[in-house]
Amino acid sequence: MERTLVISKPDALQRGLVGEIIRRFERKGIKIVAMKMMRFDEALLREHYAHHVDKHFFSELSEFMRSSPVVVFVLEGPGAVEMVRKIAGTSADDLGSIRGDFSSGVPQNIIHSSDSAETAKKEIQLFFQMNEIFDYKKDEWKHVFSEFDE
Ligand code: FUP
Repeated sequence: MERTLVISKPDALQRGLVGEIIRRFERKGIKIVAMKMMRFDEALLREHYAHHVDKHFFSELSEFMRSSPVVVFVLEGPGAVEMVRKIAGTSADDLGSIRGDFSSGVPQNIIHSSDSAETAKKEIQLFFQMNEIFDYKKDEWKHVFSEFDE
């Protein structure tokens, strides 16, 4: 089953939006299989945003991401990567999405989610040990996904 990594960023914690983020995924039927609170250090940040380390905005992004703890999640479901990206939204203009409804730009854009199934695998390994990810049956799924096959 497809999994994806979500980070509820420092602005979400400061603004009391962590529950709202979880609520949006839960009500869509997505399964939470791992969740923890942590604080980024520079090394982890450089690894997570390796493709942005040389960009002009990296120091501002780094300072922001280390400004408060974050909450990281592994979410699971059929097509989870794309579904979570849609719910998270691309930008502050994406009204109806998490970013569209709560953020007004970067770097304070509330949420990170993996951009592909391949990236998700790497990101999940970066943040979680195998024994922190839970395998369980979500009974609701037979009512949520028409082609769900137990
Ligand atoms: P996304 O996958 O939507 O998080 O977007 P990117 O990988 O393009 O960007 C990663 C993070 O870099 C964003 F969450 C915010 C930050 N960023 C800036 O702070 N300034 C920029 O000009 C572009 C991105």
